[in-house]
Amino acid sequence: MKRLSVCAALAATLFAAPAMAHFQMIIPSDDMVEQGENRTVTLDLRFWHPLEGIGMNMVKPTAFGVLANGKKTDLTGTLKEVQLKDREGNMHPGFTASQRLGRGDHIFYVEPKPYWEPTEDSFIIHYTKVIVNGLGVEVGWDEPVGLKTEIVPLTRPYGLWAGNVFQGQVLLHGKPVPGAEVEVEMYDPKGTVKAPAGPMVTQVVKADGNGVFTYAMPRAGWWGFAALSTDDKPMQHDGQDKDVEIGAVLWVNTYDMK
Ligand SMILES: [Cu+2]
Repeated sequence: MKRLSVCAALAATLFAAPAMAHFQMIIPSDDMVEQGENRTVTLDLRFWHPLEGIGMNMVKPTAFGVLANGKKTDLTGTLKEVQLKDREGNMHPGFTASQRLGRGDHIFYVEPKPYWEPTEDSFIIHYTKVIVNGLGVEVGWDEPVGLKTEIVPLTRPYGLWAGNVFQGQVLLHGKPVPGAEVEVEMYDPKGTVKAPAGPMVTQVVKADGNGVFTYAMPRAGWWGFAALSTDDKPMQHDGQDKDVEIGAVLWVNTYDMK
């Protein structure tokens, strides 16, 4: 079980972190498609430890699609499996897809298959979104997709500078989650960040009584926000009921102000 060894190794050699922060990721090749630019955006889907660069294995998701101009389109059939190399040189399956964008905001979302995580004795399902603006028409980014759990942005989720504050509202079954715990981590594909201590890898903020959280992003790059809940229904693993961690994950990009 490679997955077990990867996560167990991280747990043992790094730190007794409160959570080993695996994040479902959807990273687009462009988050603001402007007039005259290539309108075809490639999406990179992976299940990853974003700052540490350690991969996990993704299987074909339950659902992958886009909400744009008030309409949901299923894109599951466009997914192509790829092998992704992580920082330790191990290969992990992930997926890519390409989509030509029109005007307006495009909310790409994925519902992965339940992932059994032995080190946490639970399943994990991270409902994950990323928003790509099409041709300057800034309409739709604040709409919920209607996922079981999701983060709805209060800050426009593109066109952000490093140092900006980001605010979102955590929803579970369409209702705010007071006091939701949100894990925050930067994607560091080149391995440029050195975390001086375990708690530096994954930041933690709590939502207020309306499920609203706030975080200031200190550096340019992609930032992932994961609000974790436990599903009301368990799932069976080897004939036993196990918890299902359902995460609402959102990715936003920030740019250096040069
Ligand atoms: Cu992991």
